[in-house]
Amino acid sequence: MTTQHLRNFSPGAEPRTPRPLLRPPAEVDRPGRVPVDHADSRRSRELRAEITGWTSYDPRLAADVLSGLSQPRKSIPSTWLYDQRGSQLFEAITELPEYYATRSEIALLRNCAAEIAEEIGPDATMIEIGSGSSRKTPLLLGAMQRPYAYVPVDISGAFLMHSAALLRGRFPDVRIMPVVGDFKRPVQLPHALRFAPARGRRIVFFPGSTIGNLTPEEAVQCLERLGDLCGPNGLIVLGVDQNHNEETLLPAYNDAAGVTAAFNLNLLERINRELGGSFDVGAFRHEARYDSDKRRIEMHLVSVREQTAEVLRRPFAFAQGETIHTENSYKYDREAIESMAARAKMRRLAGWVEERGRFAVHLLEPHT
Ligand code: AVJ
Repeated sequence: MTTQHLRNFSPGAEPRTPRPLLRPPAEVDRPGRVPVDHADSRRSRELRAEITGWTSYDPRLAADVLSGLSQPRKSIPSTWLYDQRGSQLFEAITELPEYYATRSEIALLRNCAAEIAEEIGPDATMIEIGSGSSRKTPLLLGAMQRPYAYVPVDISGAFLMHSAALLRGRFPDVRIMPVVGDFKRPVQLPHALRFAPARGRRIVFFPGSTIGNLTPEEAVQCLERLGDLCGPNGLIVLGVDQNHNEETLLPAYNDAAGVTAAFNLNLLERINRELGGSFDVGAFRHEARYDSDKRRIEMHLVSVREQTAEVLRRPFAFAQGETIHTENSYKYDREAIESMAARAKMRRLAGWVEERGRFAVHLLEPHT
């Protein structure tokens, strides 16, 4: 931990979690270390302020980072890649020549939006999971008949509010109700919708192959939760990358301009900023691998030399070549989606595939 760090600390624009919501795993909270969760002790408040420049930080981030770095194989959930800077870098990724997924999905949605809107029917409420910049939203919303409300859900609050404001200008008759949330946890709908009488159908739009960040087991649970969210008459519009070709997959996650590398390395910068970390970001490099058995891309941060980094004053040792696993991106084909849907008590109503066969949009309906 260098004092340089403390001086350079800048708060950034992310909304802070006002108080601890979750207890960290007990092993994280060892005596003599900086407590993660005891907001009440004056000494720990002072320590936190000294390390991070803040009297509080997101305890879920702290718990995930401390426990992830304590494993024999270090990993940090990919959720934490998306602070405001990370969300901006991801937007830049979607513009890269190598990253085909966003372009393919947009082209596909242009072609099938009218058919999907037909299936949805009038007065529907659309909930979008991982809405980010909401760039794909107008394709569906614009094709729908009298959409009643739009609920974008995203982990990056600042990003979400910005996109919502833009959409309000474009769709003045639609109630736009952003919710800050993580798709790995249950999503709470705004009160105005939760207890309102049902209008048209409730649609969950889950584009971008974000479901690919989950393991197959987690993906089933996630679909089940989304099924509950939209109810028995609901519909899920799921966008999935189904490309299994390494020659196009690997460059998509390791672009020539280094944007994906910057996106991955920003996680260490975030830990330095928000948890008083001492990572030497220049001593790590980005790596993307394809596991053809699991059919997933893995992103790692590789330690280029033996080194130690501190987070909340706890030291973590890295051997040369040791990695932090930061993201999985599973590529689910139609069969995988069908079996996943069946396990989540849903049925696949229809689907569309982009011309090169890389990207698909599926319509899933909860069983009644
Ligand atoms: C938005 C999570 C689906 O896995 O393709 C892009 C994230 N990571 N490049 C993906 C990502 C590296 C992206 N998802």
